[in-house]
Amino acid sequence: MSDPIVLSDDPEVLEYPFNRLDGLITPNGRFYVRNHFAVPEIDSDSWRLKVEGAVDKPLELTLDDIKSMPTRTLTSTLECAGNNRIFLTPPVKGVKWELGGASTAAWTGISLADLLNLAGVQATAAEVILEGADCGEVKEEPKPPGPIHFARSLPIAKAMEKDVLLIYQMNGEQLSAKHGFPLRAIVAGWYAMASVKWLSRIIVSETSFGGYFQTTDYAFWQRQDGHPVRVPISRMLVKAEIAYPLPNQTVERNCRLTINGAAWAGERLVAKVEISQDGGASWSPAKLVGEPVRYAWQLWEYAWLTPSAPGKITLLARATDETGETQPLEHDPDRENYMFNFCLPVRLEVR
Ligand SMILES: Nc1nc2c(c(=O)[nH]1)N[C@H]1C(S)=C(S)[C@@H](COP(=O)(O)O)O[C@H]1N2
Ligand SMILES: [Mo]
Repeated sequence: MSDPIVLSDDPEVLEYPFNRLDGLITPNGRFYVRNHFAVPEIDSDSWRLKVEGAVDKPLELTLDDIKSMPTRTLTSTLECAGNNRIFLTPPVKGVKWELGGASTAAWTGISLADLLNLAGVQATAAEVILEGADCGEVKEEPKPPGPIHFARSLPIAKAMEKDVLLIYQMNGEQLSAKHGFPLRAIVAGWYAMASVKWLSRIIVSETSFGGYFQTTDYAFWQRQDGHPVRVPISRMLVKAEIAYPLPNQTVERNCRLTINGAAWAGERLVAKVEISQDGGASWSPAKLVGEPVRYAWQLWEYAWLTPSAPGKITLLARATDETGETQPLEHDPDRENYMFNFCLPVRLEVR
């Protein structure tokens, strides 16, 4: 398996080889990458972050201005809302992520709330739009007219949470061009399309933003009072992934193996992980490894005695979060080509 796995060259999309999981932190060189357009070339000396819209005092800040503000670090898992798409049958459109459309890093920067307080958010504010410097044309129908910037909004209440960060360091290193240099958002606990890279403009808005990346794309139909309405994808759902053994691997019969992986639940802690060897009819608890870290994936392992008879076997892992929400066996069709959190089958050959 190449390291990382190239899913697309232009724009660059790289998958983290999930079987390399060996700790909480994903090394920067292996962290997955999802770009929609070419990486913008940004000169950090001339770069400015604009804060405008429904604020008392519009701002235009340098990177040094931002670095002089109180710093905050948190460890958080990012997951693309399309992660695991390859497991869906029949196939749906979009990047064919296997297990590695997710990775974990320690992020250092400032709270978005501190910046918004500096600008003075007006009482009429409803949302905060985060705009990236990257720009391009969407190629798939239905497409918006002309080139657009990657942009997403947050409801004002979310934007004011202290754990929504604007970061310039990833795992203690300067943020790289691929991951959003010089400044990106980290919306911990939300699918990663919310964590806008190459930030250039923050607009405090009095209305709800209807941009492409939260209406046509990265949105889903939610049934409200009998009407399906288009809702932007937001919080991450509970999920477990198996890092070892690999799908289609052959294992010896009557052998002691440790199944291991990670599980995450966005803003919530993982309460338990279970393993099934019979398609979900019965489940046995796995062991959670290490201290729980809110927003970061939870490592887990399971001491397995492989079956005594040769043949085919399918392993499933299932996580449950601290509120009791757990994973379904099937994909919810209302979510179409995003938010896959059904239990992923790892089919093995026992020899
Ligand atoms: N400006 C900008 N921000 C972006 C994107 C993008 O294409 N442009 N992709 C989003 C998506 S869909 C994902 S999954 C994450 C990926 O972050 P990473 O490449 O650092 O792993 O960035 C998000 N932020
Ligand atoms: Mo994504």
